[in-house]
Amino acid sequence: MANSSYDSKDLVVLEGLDAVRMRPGMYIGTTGNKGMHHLLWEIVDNSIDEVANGHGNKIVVTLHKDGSASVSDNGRGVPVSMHPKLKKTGVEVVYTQLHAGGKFSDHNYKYSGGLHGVGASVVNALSRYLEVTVCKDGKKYFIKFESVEKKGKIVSGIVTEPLKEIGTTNQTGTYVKFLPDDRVFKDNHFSYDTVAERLRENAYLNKGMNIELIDERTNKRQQFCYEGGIADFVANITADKKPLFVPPVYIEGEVDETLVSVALQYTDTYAENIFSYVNNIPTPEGGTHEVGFKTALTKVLNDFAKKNNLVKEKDVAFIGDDFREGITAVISIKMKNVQFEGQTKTKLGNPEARSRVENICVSGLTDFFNSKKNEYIGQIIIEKAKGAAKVRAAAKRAKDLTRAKNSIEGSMLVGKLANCSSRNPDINEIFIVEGDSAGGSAKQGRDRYYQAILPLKGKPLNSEKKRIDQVLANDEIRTLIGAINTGIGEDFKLDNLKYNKIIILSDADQDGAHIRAILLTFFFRYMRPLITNGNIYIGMPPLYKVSTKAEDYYCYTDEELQEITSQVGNKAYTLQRYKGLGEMNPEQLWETTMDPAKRSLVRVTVDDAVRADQIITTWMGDDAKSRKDYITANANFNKVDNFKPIKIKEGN
Ligand code: 1YM
Repeated sequence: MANSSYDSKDLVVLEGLDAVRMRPGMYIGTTGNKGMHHLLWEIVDNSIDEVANGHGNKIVVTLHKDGSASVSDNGRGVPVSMHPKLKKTGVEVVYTQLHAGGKFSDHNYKYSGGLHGVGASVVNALSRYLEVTVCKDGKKYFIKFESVEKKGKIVSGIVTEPLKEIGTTNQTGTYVKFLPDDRVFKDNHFSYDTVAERLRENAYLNKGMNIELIDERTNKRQQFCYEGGIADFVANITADKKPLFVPPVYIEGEVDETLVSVALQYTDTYAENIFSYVNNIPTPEGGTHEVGFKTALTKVLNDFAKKNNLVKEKDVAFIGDDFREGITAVISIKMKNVQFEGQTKTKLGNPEARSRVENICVSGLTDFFNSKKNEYIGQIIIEKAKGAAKVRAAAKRAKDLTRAKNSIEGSMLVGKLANCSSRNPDINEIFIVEGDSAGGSAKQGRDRYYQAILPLKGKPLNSEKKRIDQVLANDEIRTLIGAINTGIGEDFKLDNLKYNKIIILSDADQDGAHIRAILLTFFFRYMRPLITNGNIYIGMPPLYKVSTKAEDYYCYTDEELQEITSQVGNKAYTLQRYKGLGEMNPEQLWETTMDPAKRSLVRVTVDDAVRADQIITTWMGDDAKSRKDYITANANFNKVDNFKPIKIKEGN
């Protein structure tokens, strides 16, 4: 710990305040409302630095009725002794000299923002007034700065009440109150929510630090204090998701004057959520500390999987990404001489941070997973990573397949597809038909000039553990990708689409609804423009046939059936209920479902696909109860209405 007692002669002095007044944007980014909040962060950061370095434990931020804000801490108190060369007190130097401070000569504070804390003096320069009360060495001191008009010119940050003793005290600490200058900040209202969010984040990042926010304008107040630090942060971020274990993994360590702490959790989602910080400053562009963490995570989990024989010959080899599917992690490091890079200067550049973070994470995570009581957590993560690896491999195979020249014609899969003879995508349609027998009828009944048929075997999609990787492992789906010809994912090109209408034809039962949901989810995840562009349809086969001597009537809903049976009245009729598409002969299928003049199609919207995704999740997730609830609630699977579709009637 840097225990060197501070002396005013340590201050490094650089520049005066008029520079700030001339070009405020250079110092605080903007003179908008955000810039004004920046003033408050400057003062708060000084308190946080002080407390984070072990001096004091409590910070209070108050938003006052007159538009001013104040911050207090119970640290050591800003120095008040005389600076020998400048002939000014320490506190005066801190608030009137740009870049002044022991911090900037870097031997007092161990960890400091570097960019932030560029100066309490900037705050002074842009305020109507700024008052400082310091409690130190048994005494209470006060100093006031103001901006004043001299010969029509505004001079800011002038001492109007020189530093004086105003009493005695047995406490230590600093209290700063300032009023942002309304001539600089047009929108000068402090937002409670913005301040609260910032303070909460800081409380998470500084385990056990007690930060209070008081709004005297509304009498609202909140205390932020998290004994779990960033582990509580991660738990909070994942609160609305399903964590795969609790509590989050937490590790910390220190090496070469760099403090590293990491908390992580996995949920049943697929995205990677990593939030990193350096000296409490967010680094959304990442940087060397994130790289170090990722390298360590990959290494430790790979070792864990090997050591515990969790990978088999047949398994796809892991890459780093696989271990980060569904992860939520917070990385917080504290170090000296921080260098920021990147587009928005929010990327950590220090090369030494990488190895330090990596070392601490490798040893911390290894210890964690090697402990018998945490072994099951390692197993859960490896299971998750296996799923990710499989999906990745399947997606790559599908991509490679579609990338391959002569994609479909040349492939051996072509046999499954009965293509149409027209080469005009504007009129061409492809029917994806559930089952070989319905597929057979559709092939015979279709107009082969513009209608292509791809029969799907129901079962492969219906196997036990259903995820999108199995959808891609399915031959017919790969044939479909080849036939549609747009490619998938990032490679998708709508211009290459070979069929203007892609029509899903499945049975009016549970399996049919399931297959439909799988296909919609597939289109949604891998070929979304087809949905937004309106190319995906659901075909509507009839549910009943009512036959009288004179005529056959097809009914697509129970309501229609009632209507027809009451119309035919007391005439004798036979009622046939279609259980599946396969029960229809080719003519019937054409007449009822495929002929554009008579059929009804349902155009699929993004909402439908999202719904399908939820259905899949419910069905395929491990939550047996919600699966059962869903099936009970939606027992009538012949209803495409599950997807709230827009029904379109074609023909003339
Ligand atoms: C409400 C704002 O500024 N607290 C604060 C600031 C300082 C110290 C303590 C401090 C720092 C050091 C030594 C040191 C600052 N001192 C300086 C400077 N709260 C608030 N509390 N003793 C006290 O850095 O070694 C700048 S900030 F420049 F004087 F060292």
